[in-house]
Amino acid sequence: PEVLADFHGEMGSCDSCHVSDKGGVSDDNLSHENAQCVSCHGDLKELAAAAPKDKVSPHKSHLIGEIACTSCHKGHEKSVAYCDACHSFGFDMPYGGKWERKFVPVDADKAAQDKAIAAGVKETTDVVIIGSGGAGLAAAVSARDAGAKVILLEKEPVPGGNTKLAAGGMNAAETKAQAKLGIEDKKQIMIDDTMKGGRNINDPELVKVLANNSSDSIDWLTSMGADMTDVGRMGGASVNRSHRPTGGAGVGAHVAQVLWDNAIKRGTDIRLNSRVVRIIEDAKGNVTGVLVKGEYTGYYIIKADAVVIAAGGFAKNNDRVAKYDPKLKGFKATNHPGATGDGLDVAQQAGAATRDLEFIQAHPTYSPAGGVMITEAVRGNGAIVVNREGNRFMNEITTRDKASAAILQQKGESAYLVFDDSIRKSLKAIEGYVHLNIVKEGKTVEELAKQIDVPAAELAKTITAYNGFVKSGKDAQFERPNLPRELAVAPFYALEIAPAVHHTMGGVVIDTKAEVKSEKTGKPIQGLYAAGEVTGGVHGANRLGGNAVSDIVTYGRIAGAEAAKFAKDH
Ligand code: FAD
Ligand code: MEZ
Repeated sequence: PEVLADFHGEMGSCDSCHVSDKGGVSDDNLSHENAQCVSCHGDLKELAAAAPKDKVSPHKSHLIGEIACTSCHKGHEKSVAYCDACHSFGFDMPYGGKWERKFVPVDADKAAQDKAIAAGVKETTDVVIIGSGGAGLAAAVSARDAGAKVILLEKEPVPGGNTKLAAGGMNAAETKAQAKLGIEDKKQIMIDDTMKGGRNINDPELVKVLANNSSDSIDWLTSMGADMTDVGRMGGASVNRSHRPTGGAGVGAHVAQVLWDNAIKRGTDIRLNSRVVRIIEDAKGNVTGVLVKGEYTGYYIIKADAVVIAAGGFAKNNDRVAKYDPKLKGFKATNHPGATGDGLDVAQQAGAATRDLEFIQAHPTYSPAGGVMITEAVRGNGAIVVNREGNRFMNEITTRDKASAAILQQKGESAYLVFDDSIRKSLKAIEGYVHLNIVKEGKTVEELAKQIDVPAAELAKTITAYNGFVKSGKDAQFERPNLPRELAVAPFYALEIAPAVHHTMGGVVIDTKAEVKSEKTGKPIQGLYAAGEVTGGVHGANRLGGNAVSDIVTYGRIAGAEAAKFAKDH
């Protein structure tokens, strides 16, 4: 048999997977169908436990929520491993094919969309949220807490967007965790760092809200069960203010899981495989709902008093990236496959103003071998970057625009991130890179140099000089502002890194209440809110590491609460 359904068909009838009297699938989450998979094969945890310990298991992943079997195992078409959207594991996939996805514009299939609009409203709710990343989930929690009925729509088969991938941390100033660690910080310094990093074109009012609410947002997450006690340094920050779980584990999967659990606990109706393709407005331009394309159930309209766009950025859509910044044509991206820019399209269709779309950030340390971004926290905790000659060539924790440009000037347009065992032990995230088999190791610096084909004497000289700077507290070569530790504890490690498209700073124009502004009038579009990477203004021309998670939690909360209030008053 070519596909899974044919194989299962040989064993029984359609109702071994589907609800027999429903005449099709159960819903766009394929809830019933997935329950059948689990009842026969066991759940992901059971399958992962049965896998060989020394191999990457396709059933044990960093994805959040209850991952549906059908995210990878398709019934009536060839199966594809969802992991292959980012990695290249070459899992043995029964009835499988190669990962391939072509971007389909939101307004494709116009005739079918018009027909669904003519058919009228199928469902009604108070607030619709587009996207299940951190901004969408934070909005869902706060809208539910404000008493609104919420439907959250996610186009991908798995939730969490880019948020579930976030690694290094969430920036916040004047927090309890900083105080406990004796870190002196001020909200005003976070504002100044953010404006400077953004080349001062950020909307200063949005930046003030970001910084002034940041510590409260950490408390909010903590009150729901998050652990944000480890605090590290990110590029462009004057002090350590990037918060993450104990031991330096990835921040995004943790925050997204906490928000997901709390959104579910509060009874949010979350629908996967459900793409919003249009925002519906009345004759006066006020928002009245959305047109959804359910992957399995087709087009339908949800009437809503308010809509929150939390659909993320567009870094994974290289055609769109290259349109705004031709230098980035053909670059790899660190993002999840759904970061294509639908949010901008539906917002612009609804008359939203946009800003700063030409500002697109490359993350300096992406591993081409692993298909993963290597968190800035590795540098923040002390790693250095050397070129093929074994020399440092920059302040490793400068802002990303500068670091990426410096790496691209080196031979081979890539470089090596070098660290020791003490840094490895300081950051749990590194274990993931080791597990992916992309980290080279040497018992001595010389042995490591051989592994990465860099002149051993030069690398040893570079490390000795760097350790001297750590001892003296001053980097006489590149003025690196944080020098947390010498590279002195064997084994030593290195991995090749190169810049990849990471963050789209521009987006929909919002005010401090997360209301979306109209292109035509400059005033808020009634009932339309936006939060997170789909918006522009918070980060200016260049986002600081750790500020996006801060942005999505704070503005997601604001958008959800404001949308719920609007719906109540409507
Ligand atoms: P997302 O989390 O991307 O969620 C948007 C969701 O909307 C997606 O699930 C998407 O599929 C869905 N969607 C899109 N269009 C539609 C549609 N038409 N209908 C329905 N659903 C739709 N930032 C930090 O501050 N600190 C970090 O440590 C950090 N590390 C990062 C590491 C990586 C590898 C990446 C890629 C980013 C990192 N960032 C980090 C940036 C940060 O993670 C993102 O900017 C942020 O999570 C975006 O959140 P969001 O909710 O706006 O969007
Ligand atoms: O903010 C980010 O994008 C970030 C901190 C990424 C990372 O390197 O971990």
